Amino acid sequence: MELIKYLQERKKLIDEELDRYLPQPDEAPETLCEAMRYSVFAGGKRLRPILVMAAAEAVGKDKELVLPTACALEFIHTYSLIHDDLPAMDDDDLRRGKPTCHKVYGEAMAILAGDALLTRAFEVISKNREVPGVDDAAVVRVIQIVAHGAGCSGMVGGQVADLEAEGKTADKDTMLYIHANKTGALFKAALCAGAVLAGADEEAIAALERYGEQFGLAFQITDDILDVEGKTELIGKPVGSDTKNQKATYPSIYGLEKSYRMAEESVAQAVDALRNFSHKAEPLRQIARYLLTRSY
Ligand code: GRG
Repeated sequence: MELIKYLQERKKLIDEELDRYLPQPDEAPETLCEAMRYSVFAGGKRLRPILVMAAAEAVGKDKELVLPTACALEFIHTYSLIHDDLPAMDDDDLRRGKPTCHKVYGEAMAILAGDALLTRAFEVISKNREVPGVDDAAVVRVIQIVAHGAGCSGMVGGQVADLEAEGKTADKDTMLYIHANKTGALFKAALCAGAVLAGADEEAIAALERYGEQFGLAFQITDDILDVEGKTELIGKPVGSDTKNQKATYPSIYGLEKSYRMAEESVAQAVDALRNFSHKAEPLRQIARYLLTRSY
């Protein structure tokens, strides 16, 4: 399997589906539709939807079974980026290499575009019940999984802890909590959602959850490393913005070399979580390893 080609093909498929699930101009105020579309299509690797599909495939089902939920995860991720960039939070001008949503549409519209993407996500997950072969009970469970991962005990909780830690010397436990929730919770939800919709047994769901946890950790560590060593034109935001915002990062606590070794360890654990899976989990194994070499 050639990973780069796989990722490009999956991104193309997801982009087509995102286009379908975004509101059309006759459905909602035009500027709101535009702002939502602007941020969704400003770039992005589509990792979370790709993981939803790869989880379903790892347990032997077709990726088409989970497409609405895969798109929903990208809507939630995009909302979080829009809100994270606002002046009240990180106050960033650039995201995915383009002016941030509030820079183009103003703060009020950016807040509302984020709100609309978050709520649209749950509307789209509920559409997953229309896909033949998907069980209503699985969709209800997925709504709970995704709400938990995105909400106060997940991504929003992690973001709050992150804001509260700014300017202070965060201890290791605080940093672990921040990253497990701010970044990791949505990855974990993506993996579990894909597995649940695909009708996986509880053992497989738990294994994919462990993969998601370790994947999220490795993703965050490599994200922190890229903030130090990356290139602005590749990462789509200024290098050094974590230092500027006095964020608790892995390199700031452990140094670059140890951070890299910790990322390797998390990737090894993510791959190990899949030991009972067949070759159908190969994309998940390769995507985890790719984190160690990514440049954006
Ligand atoms: C505002 C509720 C709320 C949460 C914000 C996502 C987030 C939480 C903050 C973004 C800050 C940040 C850079 C976190 C590091 C991890 C992360 C989410 C990076 C961006 O994800 P990628 O690399 O982005 O998957 P693309 O653009 O490829 O989709």
